[in-house]
Amino acid sequence: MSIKIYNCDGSRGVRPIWTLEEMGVDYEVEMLPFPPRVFKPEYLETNILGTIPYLEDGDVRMTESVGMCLYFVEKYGPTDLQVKPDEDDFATYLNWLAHSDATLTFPQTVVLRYTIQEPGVADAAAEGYRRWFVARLRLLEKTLEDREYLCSNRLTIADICVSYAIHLAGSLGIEQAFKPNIKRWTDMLFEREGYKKSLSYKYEE
Ligand SMILES: N[C@@H](CCC(=O)N[C@@H](CS)C(=O)NCC(=O)O)C(=O)O
Repeated sequence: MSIKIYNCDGSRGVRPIWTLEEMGVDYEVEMLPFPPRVFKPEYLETNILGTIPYLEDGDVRMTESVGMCLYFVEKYGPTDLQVKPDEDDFATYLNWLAHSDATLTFPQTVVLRYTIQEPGVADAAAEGYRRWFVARLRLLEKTLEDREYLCSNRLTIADICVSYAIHLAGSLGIEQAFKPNIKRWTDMLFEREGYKKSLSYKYEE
């Protein structure tokens, strides 16, 4: 087996693992304590950033979860999880993939850091970025008014990557994220076996 994903409980590793599960591609997972740079410093020799997820596939090394999903559908497809350049929703698909991190999980990272990792250091930043995140859900909630999936009337990695932000909102206690259309959409997505499997890996000391 050549695909290996380093992951921590509930991290963005959900995205590539869920993608591989939907595609039926074999892989292995190594679970680490969070954050690995503190509890497993030797991991920095594998991934100099210390972040998770981290992908090894032959000579390939990747540090970005959305990039990993794109890599899998392009390299191990064809699959319905990808949207091709000749489809109407191709640009929408690329936009959602970038939106999932640049607009949605970016503010959540600030909330996570200053509520869980370093409470009391920047409470105002945590609260401000929590509100920023909720406001930035406007596009997602509106888009889901009249569609079941984000692109091309089927499950794609856009749904996988964007819905991770809602999963993370749940972990961070940001209940305002569960707006009616978003809730309907994630209730449907989070019933999928691939999502459940991606969360089943747990770090054991
Ligand atoms: N943009 C990267 C972000 C990776 C990232 O920052 N992951 C967080 C957890 S979800 C992490 O590794 N934190 C470790 C730390 O704070 O040291 C991705 O999407 O994979």
